[in-house]
Amino acid sequence: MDIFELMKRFGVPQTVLQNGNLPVRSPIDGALLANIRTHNANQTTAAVNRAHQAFLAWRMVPAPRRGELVRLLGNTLRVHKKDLGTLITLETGKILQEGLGEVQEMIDICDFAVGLSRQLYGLTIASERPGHRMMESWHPLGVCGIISAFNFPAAVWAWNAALAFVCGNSVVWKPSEKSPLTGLACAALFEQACVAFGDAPDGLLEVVQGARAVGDVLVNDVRVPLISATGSTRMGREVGARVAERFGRSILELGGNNAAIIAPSADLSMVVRGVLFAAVGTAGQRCTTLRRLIVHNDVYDTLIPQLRQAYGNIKIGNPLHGDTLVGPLIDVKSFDTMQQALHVARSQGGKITGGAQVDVAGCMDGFYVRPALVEMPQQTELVRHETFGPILYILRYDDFAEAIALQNGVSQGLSSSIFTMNMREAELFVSAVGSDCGIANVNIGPSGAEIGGAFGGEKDTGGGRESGSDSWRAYMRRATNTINYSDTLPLAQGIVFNL
Ligand code: UN1
Repeated sequence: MDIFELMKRFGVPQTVLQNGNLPVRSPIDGALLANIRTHNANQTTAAVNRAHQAFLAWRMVPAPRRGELVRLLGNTLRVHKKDLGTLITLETGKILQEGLGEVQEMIDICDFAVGLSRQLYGLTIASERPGHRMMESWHPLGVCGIISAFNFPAAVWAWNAALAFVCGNSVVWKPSEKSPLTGLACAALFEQACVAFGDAPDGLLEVVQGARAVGDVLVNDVRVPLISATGSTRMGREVGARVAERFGRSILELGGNNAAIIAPSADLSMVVRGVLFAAVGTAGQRCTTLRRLIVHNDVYDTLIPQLRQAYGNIKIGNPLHGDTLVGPLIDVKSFDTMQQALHVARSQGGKITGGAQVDVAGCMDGFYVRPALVEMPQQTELVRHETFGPILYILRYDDFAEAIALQNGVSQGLSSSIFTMNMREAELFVSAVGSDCGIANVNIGPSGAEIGGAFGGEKDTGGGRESGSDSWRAYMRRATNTINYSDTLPLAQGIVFNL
């Protein structure tokens, strides 16, 4: 795969990919893909300046017309789906099917946002005063700062940006330093959409590359009223506090430690398939990855051998090859962290299947592992911690209340699921006293959420919601308007205040 040729198809010239200070390597084989330039703090501030100017113009464009730009972006993504999916695979190591799936998610959110551009509704509210009317207006917010992670290098940008644009905002985006090329490609595709659109203001999308210093500028600048950040809980704790200090808003999408409860009535053939995709898909590097399996004692001895067998048959290899299910980990650090977690698990009495490094021909500098199943005697500190790799901890339960307590007994609250044919259990799980997560599923795994729902989670996951449903409201500011069309001036609360 010639990376220069691939990037040219998006409109990114070769000069941008050479002579920079940030080396970009593919996790597939460690090959050097490019050397791109990063931005310093001053350049990032200049990007915010341009985005702010763009916002001042863009907020006056009618929302359905703004939707037209997002429609054009969706069309551009359709044309480049295969190329962008391939680039995502090259840069993140996720299998091509998942790279393509990620682009499909981008196309879907564009469609969603186009419809939304005609539905940014506010309420009309009954006034307590005669001859008065109350209403809510939703106005554009300003520059939206997006900080995204390597594992969904394009879709997370699209969830945020498509909504931000139809809501009348501009965007400054800091992609992960581990997936900057996808950022460049998306920016070039957005540029194509802008050309087709005709009169989009310059600076509507600014991409700033680099590490922490770049993010710091966005987090501290009062002209960035919203920061949407995806990444670790540690990062979110800092970002959230600093944005709150200047009374900015943040949408935080942080760690997950997602579980599935396997009840005695579960359809086990569905469980095996559901668990496999959720636990080993994207090599266990989704924030929604299944990390804990809570299995009823009645089905434990039937299910676990089936799972072990399925794990043994997983094809691990080059993610560009059609029959591969699990590609590499993102880097050596990720590999070491996983091995360290397995070491601790063993010392705590964990019974481990898999987890070893796998050599893949032609990919000697990639870090490939066989996904691990780890039967744990209890939900220890290690199990309660999110290790971003393909480790599935397995726990037993007897009593349903115990299963719910285990499910909720972690600090993260992103996604969760139950496999059961028992209606009481299913309903209880999704009720107020069931799962405490932002996502709670029945008879499907915790990952692979559709864009139509609000995406995000509670507790240490950060509380943000992105993507579908009414998540758009976070990208706008609400004004309550009271209009007096009478010829008197009655005060609310019945107050008399005459001279
Ligand atoms: C992420 O891992 O940051 O629900 C996002 C899913 C995908 C998105 C994951 N639609 O698994």
